[in-house]
Amino acid sequence: MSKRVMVIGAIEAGKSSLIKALLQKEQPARKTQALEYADWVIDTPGEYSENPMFYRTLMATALEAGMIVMVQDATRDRNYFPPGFSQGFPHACIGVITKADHPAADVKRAEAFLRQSIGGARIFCTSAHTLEGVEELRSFLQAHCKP
Ligand SMILES: Nc1nc2c(ncn2[C@@H]2O[C@H](COP(=O)(O)OP(=O)(O)OP(=O)(O)O)[C@@H](O)[C@H]2O)c(=O)[nH]1
Ligand SMILES: [Mg+2]
Repeated sequence: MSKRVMVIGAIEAGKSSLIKALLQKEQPARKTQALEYADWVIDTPGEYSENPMFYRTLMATALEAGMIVMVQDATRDRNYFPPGFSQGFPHACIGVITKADHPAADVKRAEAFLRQSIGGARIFCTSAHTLEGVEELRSFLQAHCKP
């Protein structure tokens, strides 16, 4: 299947850094201002996940994707996605925990937040800094989506 992967999640959750790690790009991520198409990935601004006004845009953009990656920052003490959010998408969703390397990371808490919104879907634990989990995630996404 040759479909893109759409990455969603709160402001500063680490979406763009994760995408750069997946695509093996060196330069640091800058604030994402609009939908950004990079290779086989669609990056989204965190505002689109935090503000329900943008949910329709996310749903429409999902039609161009074969899979949705829902990102949860391991350092955050709240879930920005509504319960069951993944059910609104027409494609498979997976969860990705970011910033696992951070001293304030709580991976178990992040996993529990993701479970509220993606149910039993697969969850990967990653760091864009140490690259923990990135190769495993890349292989999974390439097998399921990328040409
Ligand atoms: N410790 C640590 N910090 C990270 C990691 N990934 C991202 N960050 C930091 O988190 C901040 C936000 O990263 P971005 O990748 O720009 O986040 P984003 O989700 O794309 O943010 P928006 O574009 O605003 O929605 C930056 O200061 C990054 O350096 C990580 O794996 N570990
Ligand atoms: Mg970004």
